[in-house]
Amino acid sequence: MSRRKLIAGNWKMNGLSGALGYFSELAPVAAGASADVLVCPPATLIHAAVQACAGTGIRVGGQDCHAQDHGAYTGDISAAMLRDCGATHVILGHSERRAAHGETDGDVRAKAVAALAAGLVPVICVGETLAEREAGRAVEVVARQLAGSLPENSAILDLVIAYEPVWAIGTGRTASAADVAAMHAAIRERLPDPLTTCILYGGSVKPGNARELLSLADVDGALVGGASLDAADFSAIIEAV
Ligand code: G2H
Repeated sequence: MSRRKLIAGNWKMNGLSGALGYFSELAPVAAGASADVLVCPPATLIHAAVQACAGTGIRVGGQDCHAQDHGAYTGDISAAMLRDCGATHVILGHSERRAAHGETDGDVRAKAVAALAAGLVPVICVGETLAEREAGRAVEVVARQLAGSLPENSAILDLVIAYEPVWAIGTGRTASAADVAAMHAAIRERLPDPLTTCILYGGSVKPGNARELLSLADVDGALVGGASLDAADFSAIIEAV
């Protein structure tokens, strides 16, 4: 079964002063692309991004959500709120949130359940640290994160996995094609629905390395951070599919 490719941009905590120009540059590229295109700006820009992307086919997502629908959770945003803004996806369990906010696999699972209930596609991030890789524990760590983060009935759910080795994030260091291929195969064989689940690679994806990474059998797309902030670079990655 063929899986539709997905190229997702994670703007992290960056606003773009030229966001309108960014989306006009991206729109024709997305229209002719062999992949779906998703942009995940900071929460304050989601509504504007949804409006700018209307009619272009570009999807807009959040970078996190709370596990509860509503309540006394100062500073948080629920999955339903993202959906109400027009978001279709939400990134969950990014290593920056696992590290800086102490998010556990259990937290990620609860958020994924909430996202699915709200009608969002969760993009669940997993990935090992350099110390874990050097200790030969990369697959074990990622397998544990998957087992703990995926909703229990995920065989019938629409979700995306993003493999992002922590040591390759924002460092300019990319995992080798062989390492990525091996990990994506290891992830796929542990998924409840291996044939249809989309597995993205993330970690310093750039125009110069996108084609090789995206040509690997079990790589169904990319989660792009820094390079997604530049419309020309992000377009080149989309066109590398
Ligand atoms: C990994 C990735 C996007 P970058 O965090 O999620 O960022 O491409 O900057 O390494």
